[in-house]
Amino acid sequence: MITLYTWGTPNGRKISIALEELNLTYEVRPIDITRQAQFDPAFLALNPNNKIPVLVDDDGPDGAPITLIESGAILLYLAEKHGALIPADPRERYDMQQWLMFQMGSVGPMLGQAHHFLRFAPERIHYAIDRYTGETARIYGVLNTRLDGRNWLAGGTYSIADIATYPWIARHDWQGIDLARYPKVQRWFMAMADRPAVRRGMEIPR
Ligand SMILES: N[C@@H](CCC(=O)N[C@@H](CS)C(=O)NCC(=O)O)C(=O)O
Repeated sequence: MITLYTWGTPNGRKISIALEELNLTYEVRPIDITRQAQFDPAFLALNPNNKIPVLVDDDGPDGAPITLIESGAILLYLAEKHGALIPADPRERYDMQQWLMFQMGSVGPMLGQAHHFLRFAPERIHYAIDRYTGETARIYGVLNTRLDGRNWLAGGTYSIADIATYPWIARHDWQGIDLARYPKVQRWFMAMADRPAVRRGMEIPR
């Protein structure tokens, strides 16, 4: 049995999309981070960093249960375990991993700060808004260049790099981004949104 501790946020939805793509059965445990459920001692015992997602797989590498935090590590685990959503060729796999790391190190943190300062901060801090919306626009530019002449972000095939990036781009309106200004990202975004597993994963938790 796989248990996913999650909430309706981009980092949580990366994992539900991957689980749906892999056609796995899993139990969803909603952790309402708007009500501080991530600080419950039972949840902190799973992730001392008080963040979703957390995945528990009763059938870990040695047959014993494994608990994983950090969405990038969880995606790599699922892809490697099931031999899917990850290129088999080493060169293509490294190519994919660098775009997964770009998501983890740049797309998520910068777009997340844009969300925070545009929507949730108790005061409008212009320096922070300019810094993070500027970084966000720059990152969309990088993705647009990368997707020029490519259907998917890396490895010539649909992968966990695409899955990791999509739920962040799905909130482009929160970031003040007009997708039409990034036509290659827009084309990729529409191809992603067409996938039934992506649509199902984006509905988790219900
Ligand atoms: N690097 C982590 C980030 C996870 C993360 O930021 N989760 C957010 C929701 S998207 C969260 O649980 N926030 C609650 C908190 O910070 O207290 C990952 O990719 O798993």
